[in-house]
Amino acid sequence: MINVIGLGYIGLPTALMLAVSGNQVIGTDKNQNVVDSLNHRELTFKEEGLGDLFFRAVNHGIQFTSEYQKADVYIISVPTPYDKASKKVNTKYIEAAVGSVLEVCPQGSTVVIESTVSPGVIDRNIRPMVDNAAKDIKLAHAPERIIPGAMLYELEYNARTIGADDRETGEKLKKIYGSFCKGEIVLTDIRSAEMSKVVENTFRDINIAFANELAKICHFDNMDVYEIIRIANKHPRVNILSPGPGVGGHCISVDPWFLVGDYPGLANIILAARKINDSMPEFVLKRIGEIMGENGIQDTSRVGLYGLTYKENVDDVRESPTLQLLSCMKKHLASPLLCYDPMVKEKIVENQVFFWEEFLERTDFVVIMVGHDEIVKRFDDIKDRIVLDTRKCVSGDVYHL
Ligand code: SAJ
Repeated sequence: MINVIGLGYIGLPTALMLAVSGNQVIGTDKNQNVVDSLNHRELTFKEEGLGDLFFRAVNHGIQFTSEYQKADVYIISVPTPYDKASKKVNTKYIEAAVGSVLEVCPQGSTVVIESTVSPGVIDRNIRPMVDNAAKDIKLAHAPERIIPGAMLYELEYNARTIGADDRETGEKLKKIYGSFCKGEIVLTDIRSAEMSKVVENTFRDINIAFANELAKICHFDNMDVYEIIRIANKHPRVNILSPGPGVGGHCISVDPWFLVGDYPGLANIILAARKINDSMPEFVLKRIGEIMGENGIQDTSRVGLYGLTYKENVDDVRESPTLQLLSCMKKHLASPLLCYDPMVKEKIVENQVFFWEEFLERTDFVVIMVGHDEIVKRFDDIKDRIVLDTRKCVSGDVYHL
């Protein structure tokens, strides 16, 4: 029996995959609303293919509850926020989950942490709890790697890492993850697994920062950054990512801070990259001002932001560049721009509309912050307006970063 703890963006798909691959699975979440929704057969977030997988898992007998279960293996996928002041990872949710697991788990069971943590955290914060329980618990770290938008494909085909204290635990978990994962499963120690996960996201953050810095340089000196990147990427060993309005999501914009917090003075390029990516919403704001000036627009009330999520075709708004831009406006005491996002059905910001028609009616200048498929399809509706496309997702006579 496997008890998956935390049924969010990672825990739920993982629990479902395990269930349809022949494992007996119970999913536990402390949030009763999440459990109730799942028990009423309603998904709690959108992801390609998740609905189908959910019903297959239900047919395979998966159960959802707010209670921790007696199980052989516990997989913990709870959030790991970071402390904004110290930049260190905050393990309060992992510690709470492990504490509850230790109350119910049988002697000799295995506890796998999937949540991202910085190197050494499991030894420092979790191992003493496990040792205190004196239940001969095997501890492991199997950091998730899946990308929102292609989660189910990546769960199945990505390589993955399992850090464990001994080979036997590693091999046992390799068999369980191998029941659905067709990628290579690499066994290592816990600290290396912790570090490699944070390093992967930091690598991407640094590379996005390079693209963003190029966008600023090219704008300053009147060059087309997309043309430069397109040409440079023809080199066999160059692969520059895409500039954008900033880096959001709960992973790439957060994990590099763990290294900055833990290794001050050593994590220099990492810190610089974070600063560049965090400066992008303000750069977009500057571009909006410039374009308003060029077009003789004085009043921001007819400027609208398209997209509130952190990237295209997902409904996750955590740390999104649009929210960062709005908080930047607030800091300057400016009233918030009009916002619309077809993926966000709840009111999360002040000046938000829920219908495309209303958004169209109220805007002369559209800033595309997120390249949802919807805006690409509906570009004809706005092609006669002023458009700043921060993602280069539409083709037409538009402004870029
Ligand atoms: N972005 C750019 N330019 C790019 C690529 C991305 O501006 O060229 C922006 C996106 O719009 C978004 C942010 O960066 O705001 C992050 O998006 P993403 O698609 O790069 O990554 P995430 O946060 O959705 O998922 C990442 C993935 N990590 C890596 O690719 C190394 C995923 O595999 C991890 O599982 C996930 O973090 C996680 O949970 O750690």
